Amino acid sequence: MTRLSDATLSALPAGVAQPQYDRSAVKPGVVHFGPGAFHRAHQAAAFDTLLAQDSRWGLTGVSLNSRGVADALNPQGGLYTLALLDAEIDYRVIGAIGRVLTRDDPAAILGALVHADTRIVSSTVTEKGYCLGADGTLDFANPAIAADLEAARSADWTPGSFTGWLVRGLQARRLAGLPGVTVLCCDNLTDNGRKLGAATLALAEAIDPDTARWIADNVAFPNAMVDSITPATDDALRARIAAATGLEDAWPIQRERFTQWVIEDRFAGERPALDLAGVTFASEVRPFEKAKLRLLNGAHSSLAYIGLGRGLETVADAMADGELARFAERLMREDIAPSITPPPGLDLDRYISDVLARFRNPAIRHLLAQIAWDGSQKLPYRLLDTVREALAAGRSVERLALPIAAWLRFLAGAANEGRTITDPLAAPLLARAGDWRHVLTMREVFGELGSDARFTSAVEAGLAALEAGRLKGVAA
Ligand code: CS2
Repeated sequence: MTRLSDATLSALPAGVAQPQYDRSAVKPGVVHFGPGAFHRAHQAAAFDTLLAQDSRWGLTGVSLNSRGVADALNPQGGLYTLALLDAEIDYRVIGAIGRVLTRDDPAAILGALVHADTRIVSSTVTEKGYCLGADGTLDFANPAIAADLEAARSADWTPGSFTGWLVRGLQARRLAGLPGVTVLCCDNLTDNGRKLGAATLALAEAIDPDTARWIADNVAFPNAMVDSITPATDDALRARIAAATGLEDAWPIQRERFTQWVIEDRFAGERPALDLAGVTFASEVRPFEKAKLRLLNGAHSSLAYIGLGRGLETVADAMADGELARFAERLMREDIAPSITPPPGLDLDRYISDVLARFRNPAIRHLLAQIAWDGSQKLPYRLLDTVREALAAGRSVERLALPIAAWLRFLAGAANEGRTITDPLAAPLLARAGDWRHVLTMREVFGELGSDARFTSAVEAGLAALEAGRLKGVAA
């Protein structure tokens, strides 16, 4: 089968959408770290729409951890196919990414960062990629950060971490007399832009205080809320794409049709007209972030750990389990929603109903095992902050503790069977998993909550309920 590329775009059937602009005229305006499935399904699709109006916002991808995306996309000139999964499936070839760089070519990464056309540096490096501690500040003990500090003793250093690359690139821009950039974090962290900004300044301060001052004056770190359910690529998708396009695509992507991106209107220099692509610019993004992270992602992680414990495989399967679906709905409406002050215009009841409907989307096979990755990094933002606020307000945490109990059982099950899990803290978690109380003492995950008796007794009750095959707190 012929491979997807600029030369073969003309062979695409009429029903498959393709770039509505001259790709050879595109200039890269954005350097994006972490061009994985979520970035390609979400932000790159928005830039692809924008490029039809303004050719100065092409994307250069940077993969720091693996060559997979570069090897798949570069021979295709950066092109790939996106399937929008709904009652009807739409196919669209995205052309926003010009090339993908890897750590094997640090000079090219630096060259992209220090290019006059680059005005945005964005990231989807997942929660763990920011090397933050439990308090949300840069963890200087993280091996990647420690290695960068060591490397930065030489002027011509090559960073390993994303934050290291930001400092290195911004330092080089300052020395080259170039303007600052907007650093746009697109990961599911509360207050993501502010946290990344503080982490970058802290690292710069330790490496080169002049650059730290320059960053404070010239670089913006807007907060952003990102949302679109993006199941990992599977063989079914590859087969579907080959049939629909007639071309071979080494790494197609799928997502639900729904997509939302709210960006704080705080740019250093020019703001791309992403509103043309449905993006919202807002003066305050935190209420959107909080609603999305706690309701959607909080419920997702709950369905994942409880559902896996019940032998279920996908989010849709979990929603087809009446007891579990009712539990998730009550958790959202009665336990999570009270911690959220919705932004103007957002009706929380309706938002919850919409999220539940998205989880039920029968066209999507979203594996619970995928959502279960990196629990130690996700749960603090998704559920533990809500637990803290509920305790402070004197509300019950009985239901909120149940998904945490399910995670502890998930860890114990893996440890028992000698399986490993995908989590940067896999080793300490699995070493403690035989005794759940021992896991709760990990301050880097639970902070002070691990020694709060109201929380630990709710977790204990949750473990007993799960053991007995019940979901506590579900109306009969
Ligand atoms: C999911 C998210 O994998 C996960 O942990 O909860 O990727 C979720 O699908 C997205 O945040 C939706 O916007």
